[in-house]
Amino acid sequence: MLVIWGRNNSVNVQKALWCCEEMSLPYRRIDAGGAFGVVNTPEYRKLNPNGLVPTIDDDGFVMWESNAIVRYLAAKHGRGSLLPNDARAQAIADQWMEWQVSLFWPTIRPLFMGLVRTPEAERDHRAIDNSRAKTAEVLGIVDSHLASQPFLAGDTLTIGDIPMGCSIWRWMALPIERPGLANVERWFDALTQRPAYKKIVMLPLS
Ligand SMILES: N[C@@H](CCC(=O)N[C@@H](CS)C(=O)NCC(=O)O)C(=O)O
Repeated sequence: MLVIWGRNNSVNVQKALWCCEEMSLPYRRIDAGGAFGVVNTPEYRKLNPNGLVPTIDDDGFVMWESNAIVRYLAAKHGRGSLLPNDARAQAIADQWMEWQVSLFWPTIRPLFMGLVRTPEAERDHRAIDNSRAKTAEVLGIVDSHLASQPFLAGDTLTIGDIPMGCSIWRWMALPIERPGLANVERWFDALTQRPAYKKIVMLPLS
């Protein structure tokens, strides 16, 4: 059976878990990272030399990097559904996966880490405010894109929605001021209707 290492409150672990749940793919999750430790043991470092989560072991095939894991699992089990058949739809899904990891997450991370993982007395309010403002700004790009289609790579949920879907939950669940972004809100509402998203992503922020 597929094994996934990683604590269930990690944005990157949630990508892999949500992907499995959407495809009804059985897996066993092992807590690792954060308070669970594990990631610095020599055994874990052999699997993932970065000491980060998630890592998967699919019948002896070991890999890491959350977006690559999502692509692998969808290529194996979700062709024509989570992984679009059409080359252009697949490229657009990839585009949003890359955008999440290279631009969106670094933009929202100071806000999330500041408000969720930093004690109030130690918060850098300037960094938090800047991160909130910049995240609101870049979400305008997502909003414009979603004006013409229900999901990021077309009419149905694909791997392109998974990284941003995990991230947008943080934005929506934080106690902050958010600009009205009608298309992002419609897309987010659609995600919240999905049992797999509810089960894996819509957890209290921690
Ligand atoms: N680029 C990597 C980043 C992985 C990463 O930064 N994971 C975080 C959790 S979201 C982590 O392992 N942090 C250390 C820990 O949890 O102990 C990926 O997408 O898989």
